[in-house]
Amino acid sequence: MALFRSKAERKVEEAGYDPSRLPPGQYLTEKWPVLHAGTVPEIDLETWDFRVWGEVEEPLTLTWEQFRELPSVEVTIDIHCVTRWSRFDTSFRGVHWRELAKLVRPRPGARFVVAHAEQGFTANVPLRALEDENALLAYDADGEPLPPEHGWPLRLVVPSKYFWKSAKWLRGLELRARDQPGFWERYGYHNDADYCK
Ligand SMILES: Nc1nc2c(c(=O)[nH]1)N[C@H]1C(S)=C(S)[C@@H](COP(=O)(O)O)O[C@H]1N2
Ligand SMILES: [Mo]
Repeated sequence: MALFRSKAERKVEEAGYDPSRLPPGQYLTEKWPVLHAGTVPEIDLETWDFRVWGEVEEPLTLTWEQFRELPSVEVTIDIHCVTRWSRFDTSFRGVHWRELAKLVRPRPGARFVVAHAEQGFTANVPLRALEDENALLAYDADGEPLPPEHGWPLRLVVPSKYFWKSAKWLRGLELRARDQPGFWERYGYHNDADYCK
């Protein structure tokens, strides 16, 4: 047990949580801040589609209806934004990567993923990060459809990384043999987005 607690850690304790859940330098917020480049896109589910391509045997395009037919799971995770806020226990429902992997069959060389979102936004993650039991392609948050500003109709949720990897308004996943920096990574954010460091 740590001898000294920071002010932020004491607040976490007072709120009834284990202070070890708060990564170094973060503070807890009860609200859910909204953060993105650009504007909230307008989306028409009639024309919306979701694609998986790249290092896969069977590239895939799904309509919204088809996507919603995939088996879904619910996870409850902590969000950590690199701007230092953390939000505990947000529950998300959506589709785990394994369901898509069954359909597209990744090639053996597939090791990285570029998530493609509306308006050209991208975020890169190792494929491993999507295999994480708690990662998912989410359409509900806290029991409701995602609010538009939080990524409706679909966002990535990668709890093992800072939240900038969790692309909102997700439209596709590109599997790659080599890594390729995404939008924030090109602006100088650390490629790994590891909040434990
Ligand atoms: N499409 C898109 N997704 C994005 C971003 C963005 O600019 N565009 N910003 C990321 C960043 S920096 C953060 S912290 C989270 C914020 O998600 P929230 O607004 O739901 O809290 O979204 C991530 N996903
Ligand atoms: Mo962020």
